[in-house]
Formats: sequence, structure tokens, C-alpha cells
Amino acid sequence: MPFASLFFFSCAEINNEHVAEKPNIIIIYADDLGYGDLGSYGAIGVNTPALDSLAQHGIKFTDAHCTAATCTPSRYSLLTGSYAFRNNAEVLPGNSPLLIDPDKGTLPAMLKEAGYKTAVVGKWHLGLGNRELDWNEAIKPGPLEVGFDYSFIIPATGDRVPCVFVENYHVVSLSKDDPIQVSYDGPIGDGPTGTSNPELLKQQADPQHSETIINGVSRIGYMTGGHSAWWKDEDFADILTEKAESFIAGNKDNPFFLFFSFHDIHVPRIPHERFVGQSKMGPRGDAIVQMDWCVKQIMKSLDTFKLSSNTLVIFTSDNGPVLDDGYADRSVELLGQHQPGGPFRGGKYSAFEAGTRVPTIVHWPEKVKAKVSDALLSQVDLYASIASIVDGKIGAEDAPDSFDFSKAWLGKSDTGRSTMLEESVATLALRDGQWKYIREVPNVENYPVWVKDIKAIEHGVSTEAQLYNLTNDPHEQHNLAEKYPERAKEMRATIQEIEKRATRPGWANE
Ligand code: NG6
Ligand code: CA
Repeated sequence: MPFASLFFFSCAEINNEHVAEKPNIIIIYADDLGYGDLGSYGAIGVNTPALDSLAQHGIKFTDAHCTAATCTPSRYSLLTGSYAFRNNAEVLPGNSPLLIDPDKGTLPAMLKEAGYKTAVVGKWHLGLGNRELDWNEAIKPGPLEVGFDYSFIIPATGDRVPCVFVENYHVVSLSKDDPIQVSYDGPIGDGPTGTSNPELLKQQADPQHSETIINGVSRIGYMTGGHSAWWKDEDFADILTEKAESFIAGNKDNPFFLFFSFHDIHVPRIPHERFVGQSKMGPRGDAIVQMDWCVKQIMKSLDTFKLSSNTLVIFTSDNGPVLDDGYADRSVELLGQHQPGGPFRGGKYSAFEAGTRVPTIVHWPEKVKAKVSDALLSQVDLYASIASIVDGKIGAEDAPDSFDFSKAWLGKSDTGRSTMLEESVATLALRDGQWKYIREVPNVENYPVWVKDIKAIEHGVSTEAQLYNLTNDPHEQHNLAEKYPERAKEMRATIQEIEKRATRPGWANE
């Protein structure tokens, strides 16, 4: 071999070694984004060029799911590899204690042990502190106790108090002279509420969202004090993106894991003025445009530091779409032909398919070839799959429901799960290939009140068991439970087995 080629050969080898370094990992988690809400998934009335480019150059999944049709349960499963029902995880009030057990393994803790710097930026909604949390003192346990090195969070949701950011252990910009207090038991202080002063509101709200007014928006729950720390909804995207970018910049020389958990497109939808009117669908569409901008900024940051090729970016959502979720933002009136759930029935909260089937894109230029994958996948498996990718360790007691489907997540295989659990607010459902079974709920009176109140979404719960064949009937119209009683019985039994199972039986497909 001539000397020159030898030289280039060894450079290539060095390069390959460089590539073999652990990838950076970014999970971008949109809130309430439906299967049909991106251009690449058929959106009408809104453009999402940054995400469409990721989908075009990465893997666009057509049958990937969050574990549950609401936020807290899905986030819980993503970070713990455990189904939410095992810990009775439901949508949490803004003053709930930390839901994740700091003594158990988590996705970020596993990555930290594998040599990663870890951060969460954005919506948390997994509880903070203990029962009697004082927001003026150190707020713990929280993200830092469950594996994150850095956190900058919206504690619960945009529509719940407290309406302040928490960075690591402290409320950002809080003044000692004006302590903050939070209550979900009843009014505190003498500040205006949506009910007492609707004339102060930027967006009218339903009675459940008509408590303390912060930044001209009434919220769920009461808070008083802490004025210097109050957030402005219009600045969410800029502030969170800036925090995510500085985390990337500060960790450009070492492997990092960033859980970038968007506020968008959850209610209240109050995008920055530069995004107002950028879609044809009013605030909900404009929030999608804003969200796409955040993704563009993150990808730009990666480019700036030449990190794009060895960064695994996973973009997805925590539950299906909702239009009217309590605020008069005209999302129903301005919808036009757009189908937030794509071809699927239901949406946020629902046991029907649109509850958990969400846009899911994997982008990793170094390792992943562009394709569309129909593999059946669940976010509960990201823990074990990412562990497999980075050679991370999972304790015997940890991540009981998480399995290694890294080959499918990285597009090397089109075979995902054979069966997959779907959680929703009032029941459990199971996919077995193209079959979908929704377990009956014995007594309609036992549904949580707010399930019955859900506006315009078919929650999918019934006193009858439901069985659908999604190949012929993607919109879950024809219940085949009576026609195929054996199949229905088997799928019911599989749900029961999963419920009874205590620890991860192995690394095989379940
Ligand atoms: C519901 C809220 C809804 C939203 C949801 C949580 C009412 C009537 N509705 O309870 O506005 O905040 O909780 O959304 O209170 S999630 O995306 O965080 O799951
Ligand atoms: Ca959500």
C-alpha cells in the first residue's frame, strides 16, 4: 500500500473510532401533538419544515406510541421504563410530591452512569418535593434526585400553578420579600381569578381553568406572591430553547443527554407574537409553528458545534391531540380540513388509537438511514433500547416493562413489538399486531368525572369489550369482539398477565 493511502486509511480509522464514541442523545418531547399535526404526517393549514426535514432524513414511524393518552403517565413510563398503572400515575396537580422513586433506576440515571451529562429542560409534571413543599426553599427531591445533572422546568403544566420556572432546586428570580404560596385546596391571597375578573383575560377559559390569573391567563389552582418570578407564556419557547442551547454548548465535548420537553402545543396556547398568524389555524396552529422553530434552533446548535452527525435525536409527543382543552383559543372553529389525529379515532385521554399513536421521528445521520417504518413501538422501551445503544446497565429491579427494540428504533429491523399495552384515563387496551382490544369498564358511573366531561373527544371507554382490526378498520368503527370471542379473551388475558408481572422477564420480546 503506498504511503499516502496508508495515511488516509489510518485517518479513516481514527474517524471511525471517533464515530464509535457514544452518541449524544436528545429526546424532544412535544406536548399534546397529534399523529396528523406535522406536515410530514399530513397536516393541513400549518407548515413544519424543520421537523419535515428530520423526518425526510431520518426514520418516520407510522405506528409508534406513547405509553398513555395523558402526560404524567407517559412521562413516567418514558423515564422509568415502568407502566404508569403500577404506580397509579395520573395527571398530577401542580403541588404533588415527586412521583418517581429516586431509589429506582431511571433513563437519565442509567445514562449518567454510562458517562453522560444529563439535563431536563421544559415541562416536568412528575411532581416535586414531599407533601409539604415550601416553594421558597430548596425544592427537592426532583429531577436532580432521579438522574438529571441539570434541570430548568415548568413544574407542572402551563395551565396549572405555580407559574414560575424552577432551575435545579430554586424558583427562578424569586425575591425573599415576596414569598410564593401555592394551593389546590381553595383560594389564597386576594389576587384576581378568572371567575372574579374575566375582563383581565387574554383568553376566556372554562370554570376548571378559571382560578388564579397570571400574565392575563387564568389557571388551575391558586398561587400568591412570587411576582418577580411569574412567567410570561409568550416567552416559553425562547427561554426554554435558550436553556437547551446553552446545555448543548456547555457539553459539546462530552456525551450528553437532553430531555427537551416542550410546553407546546399544550394549553394555554399563547405563542410569541412573531408566530401569531403564521398558521391558518389560530393559536393551536401557531403553537405548532413555534414548536417547529424550537426544533430548528436545536438542530442549528448541533450544526454549530459539528455534533449533528453523532447525535441521536428522537422527536415525539406525550399523548394524542386535543382541540378545546379549556381555553377559548378557537382551535375548533379554525380547524378547517386539518385532522389532528390523522386517520385515527379519539385523541388525548382516549383509549382509541389517536390517544397514543403519535408522530415519532428518529434522526442520527451517522447510524440511521432515511426510511419510513411501520414497526409497532412504545416509548416504554426507550429506556432499554437506549441502554443497549450506549452499553448502559439496567438493574434487575428496574424498568420492568422496558425491552430492547433498538434495532427497530434505529431502522435496522422493521419488526417492533408483537404486543403492546396502551394506557388511557379509564381503561387499558392492547395491540396484538393489527388487532386492538379495549378492555370494558364495568360501570359507566365509575368513570372519572372529567372523562365524562371531555369535550369533543371520543374517550373510547365502554361497558362492552371492543376488538378492532386496524388493517381493515383503522378508525375503529366495527367492534368485532362478539365475532372473535377467542381472540378477545386471549388479548384480555395478556393484559392481565402484564398487570400481574412484577419484574422484567428478560430481554426478549414480550
Ligand atoms: C386536565 C385539564 C387539562 C389539562 C390536562 C393535563 C381540566 C378540566 N382539564 O385535567 O386542561 O391540563 O389535565 O394535560 O382540568 S396533560 O397533557 O398534562 O396530560
Ligand atoms: Ca400532554
